[in-house]
Amino acid sequence: MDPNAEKPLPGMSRRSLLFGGLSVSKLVAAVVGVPLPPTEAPAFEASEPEVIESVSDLKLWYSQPADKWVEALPVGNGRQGAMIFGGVQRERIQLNETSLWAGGPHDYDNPEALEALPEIRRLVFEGKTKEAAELADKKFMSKPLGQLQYQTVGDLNLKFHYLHQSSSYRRTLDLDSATSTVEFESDGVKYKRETIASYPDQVIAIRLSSDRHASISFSADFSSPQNSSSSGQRGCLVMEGISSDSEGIKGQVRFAAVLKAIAEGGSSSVVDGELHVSYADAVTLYLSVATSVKSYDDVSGNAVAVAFDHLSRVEERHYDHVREVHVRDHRKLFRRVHLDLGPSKVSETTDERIHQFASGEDAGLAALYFQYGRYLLIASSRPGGKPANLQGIWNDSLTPPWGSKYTVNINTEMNYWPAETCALDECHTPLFDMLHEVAVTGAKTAKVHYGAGGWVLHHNTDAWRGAAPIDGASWGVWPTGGAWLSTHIWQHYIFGGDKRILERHYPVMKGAAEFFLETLVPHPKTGELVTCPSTSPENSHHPGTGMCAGPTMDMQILRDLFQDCIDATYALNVDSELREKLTEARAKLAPMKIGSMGQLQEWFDDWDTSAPEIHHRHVSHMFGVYPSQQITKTHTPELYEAAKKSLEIRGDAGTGWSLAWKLNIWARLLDGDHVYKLVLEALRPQGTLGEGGGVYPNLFDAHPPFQIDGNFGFTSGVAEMLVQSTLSEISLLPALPSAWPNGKVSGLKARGGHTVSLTWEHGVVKEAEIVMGHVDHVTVTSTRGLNPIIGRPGTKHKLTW
Ligand code: FUC
Repeated sequence: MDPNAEKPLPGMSRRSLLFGGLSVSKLVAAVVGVPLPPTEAPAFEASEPEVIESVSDLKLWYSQPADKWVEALPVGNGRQGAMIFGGVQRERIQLNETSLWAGGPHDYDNPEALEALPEIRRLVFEGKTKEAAELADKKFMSKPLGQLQYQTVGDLNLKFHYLHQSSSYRRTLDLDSATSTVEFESDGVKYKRETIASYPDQVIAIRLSSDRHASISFSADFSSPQNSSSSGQRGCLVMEGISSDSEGIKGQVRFAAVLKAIAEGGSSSVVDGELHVSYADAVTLYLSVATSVKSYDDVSGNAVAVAFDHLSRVEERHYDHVREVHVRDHRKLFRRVHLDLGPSKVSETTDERIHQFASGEDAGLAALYFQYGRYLLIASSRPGGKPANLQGIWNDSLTPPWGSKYTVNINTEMNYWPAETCALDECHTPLFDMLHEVAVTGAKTAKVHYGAGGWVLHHNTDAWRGAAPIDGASWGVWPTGGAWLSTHIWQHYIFGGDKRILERHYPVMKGAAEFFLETLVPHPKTGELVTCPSTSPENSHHPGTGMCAGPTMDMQILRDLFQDCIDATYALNVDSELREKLTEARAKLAPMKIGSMGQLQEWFDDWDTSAPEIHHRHVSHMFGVYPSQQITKTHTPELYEAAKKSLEIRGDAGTGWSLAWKLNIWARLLDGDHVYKLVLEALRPQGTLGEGGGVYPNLFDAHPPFQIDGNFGFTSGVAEMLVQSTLSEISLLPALPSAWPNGKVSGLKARGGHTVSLTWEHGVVKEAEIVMGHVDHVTVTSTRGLNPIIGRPGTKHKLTW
């Protein structure tokens, strides 16, 4: 008998398997790449709709310059980021580069940890969780206790002393062309400044123009809170600096920002750390920022040379060409998905639209906010670069909130939730690259802290790929961060179907799982396997204590990770012994349980009633509903009801990312109107009602403060409202709210690689088009019934009702 035949693949209900009409083994074969018969069909490519939202539907715009940072508009090319304030007399462009972090390469492991581990475990199992945490705080934590910060480069300042702001001012961010524009009139002359951050050319370009000859004069300088200085080099203005010392670790990242002015007419010069342009007709500024970081363990590069190298590739080219290449590159990704949710108040400024959103007359703002998440992912996470951190790549501080690091007990994962469903799979790549690095540092942490093989990552990492537990035992001693992140590898595979990519990343998944094969321990009460010590992220089960064994979330994550690895061993035809071990261990993992309130227990014991923060922002045990699919209405109806109960007890209020997580969960709980309540919460002006959530004027999500996970979580949530999928089923409009009765979406992705487009009217689907992906059969479900479809990659199926 097929060893898999008794249990569905993760995310597949028995019902969906039956409707697919296939045995599990056949389905696995399809997914894991057993070749399909030869095909005449063209290679599978995402359909790229030519007609997109009218351009005005894809713009953020304002009638005033930005006063605060959260009013400025972001551009980015994955590596360099800029926040444009749009001042008339003084333009401030705040700059970032993803590898500019405090300190330098560092080994955070604590050699005392391993010796303390058995005693910590003993105390946890004896119920002395406070004492266990005290011991962990003394012996088990990272050295130093904190990780290091992502830091700003500084500002580029453009000064135009002769200009006055006029009433015709307009500042825009066009998501469709990834261009920020500032336009105004001064003394009868119309001025325009355009800024782009080009991924293909790796520079930021600023174009200044006007409708009158010789009317552009300004001076430019760099300023920075970093230890830095400016000089003229090779006709450019160059700022050089070094990152800060932090946590006792010396700042070692050298950085350089190089500014070149190409003036058309007039003149330009660099004198005493300032660039001057006089009486030009138009000017292109090319700005190239780089650091000395070669990798997480090597900062010996030459930042100035790298910055000049990038600049050399554009400086002979006209801005129009650089812009054209940039726009083409951006649109290739951005235009894959189109969303129309109904009326759009495009004539109002974006800040005004946020204030009016609750009126329900501007569904278009939700569509804009959805697309903004896609824009921000393209701008902050591109192949070859670093993953998006807590603020993506945008940060104006040396000491940003939570260090603007990678918090991996929800935040980093959430950043990547829209990557697959919203057709930006390439943007997922930097996360996998980071996992390869942290699998190296984390292998050492596994040895030093646990005496185990494989690799481990606790609840945070930084540029130096720290993997040991940080901050304090109650938050930090959570060993499942790397395991959660590793589940993204399998998701990437089931969406994309590329076996070579799976092969490349498989060692990371495998290492993550191996760590747990060696460190899971039988719970003394039941013999079931549990993590210990651990915590249900950041929540306390009794006042002042959160350390525990086998929290529900850990067990859910490991159930997925082990299954993913088992499926990967089939897909790649490797490691049959490991597969057996994983299968055996998976069956022994402590199961999910329903507690005395009818809730899904957050902990191994029924402690939810004694937990002091019943409304805690983390909803960790809901992992089983979203992003996992272990709990579904059809497959696990009792757990589904219990999860619903837990979420009701938790309530709707929360920080930005917490709202966004609940939005995704309620979508999976198939309650569109409940999701809409969270949409309203997410899109209210920050600072009104309650403490958490909302958006800033520039549509950055508010924890508060700004944290980008909420932006990405919202985008993912809207996709989940419209389309949900398993490998055998695509569900259309599973959680459509009554507030959005009519609309259309195209280009969303389903597991199996299918591209899904649909139109709905009066709350029901009217037409759908499925372009088949790498799996050759799927059942499309909606309130209209079930439609099984079969076809080779690229085959289009149109369904109309
Ligand atoms: C976790 C969360 C906080 C915040 C931080 C970056 O610690 O509990 O709310 O998001 O990460």
